[in-house]
Amino acid sequence: MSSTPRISLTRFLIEAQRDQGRINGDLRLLIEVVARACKRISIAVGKGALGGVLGSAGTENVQGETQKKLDVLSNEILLEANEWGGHLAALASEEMDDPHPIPHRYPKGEYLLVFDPLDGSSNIDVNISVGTIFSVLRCPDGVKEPDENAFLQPGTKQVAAGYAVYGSSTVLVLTLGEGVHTFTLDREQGSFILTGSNVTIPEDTSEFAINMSNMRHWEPPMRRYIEELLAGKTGPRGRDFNMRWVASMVADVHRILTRGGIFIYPRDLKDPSKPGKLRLMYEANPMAFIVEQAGGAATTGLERILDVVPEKLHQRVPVFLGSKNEVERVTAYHREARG
Ligand code: P6P
Repeated sequence: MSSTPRISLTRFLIEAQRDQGRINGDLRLLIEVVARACKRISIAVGKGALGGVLGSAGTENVQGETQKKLDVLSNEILLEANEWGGHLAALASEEMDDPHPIPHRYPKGEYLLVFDPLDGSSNIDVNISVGTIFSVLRCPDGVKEPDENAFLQPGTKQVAAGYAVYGSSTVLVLTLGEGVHTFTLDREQGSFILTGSNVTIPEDTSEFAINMSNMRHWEPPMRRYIEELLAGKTGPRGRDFNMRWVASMVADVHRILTRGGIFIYPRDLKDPSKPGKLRLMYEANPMAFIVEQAGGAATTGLERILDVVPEKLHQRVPVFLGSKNEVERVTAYHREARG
């Protein structure tokens, strides 16, 4: 029998509410309900071809991307889990054009939940890790029927953020604004168990994550930074680097949270109208909050991601996040190039 007590997510949240007063009952319920939804999603993802939910749903989301059946199912699981509890004023999702109001038959609460129900879903059919990303904001005072504008708050306004990564194990990563904590799903007991407290990202790294196939479309400071990494010992960095790219943000970020690294999805000239591929509200902001809380850094290449004032619910931003010293270096290259 292990000497260290097994602390469940429920106990962690009750103690955060009771001891430090860091959260209230509604936020505790919100996190527990989202975690329970992630357990249901983990079960559906884990069934794979046996669950009859692989492949395309035959529909497109607001991004113009083909929705996988599991994208739609995961979104429905999160909506259904969160509608009745009285903790939310509204929800918003990558999979829905507009915010989802709380049905009038249920009470409303003070929080807004915005999420990517199943990030990396292009990897589902090939059995590579995917995940759920979520961000929690407060509904602005006096707003009774929150619309898109209620969500357009900078990332610094987040009260909580997290993700679940559905990999060899299912891990829930959570920040309430005072450090980053990880919980591993005990499938037999059906509980998330605390397996990492105040997780930190090493300030230096030798591992970078980027989709190299876009290299010819990058702006000069991006090319400079990556060419220096590729030059390794023979170049200005004087040491060799390694590369990883899962094409599932949650999996790449989880690796960086676990052992360091830098994750980059830059603006590229493939489609100059797009400032980047990743979405601010439910990918960049929650991940930036988590990474900063773990001692890392997260920028758009020019400014702190958490300071970006959103203009649209589904807007995209360039993303540079992970080990602090690498993010600061590549950001300095971009600022220098901007003049
Ligand atoms: P690419 C998944 O579709 C996603 O939004 C992120 O999870 C991931 O990091 C990125 O896109 C992968 O993009 O261009 O390499 O397929």
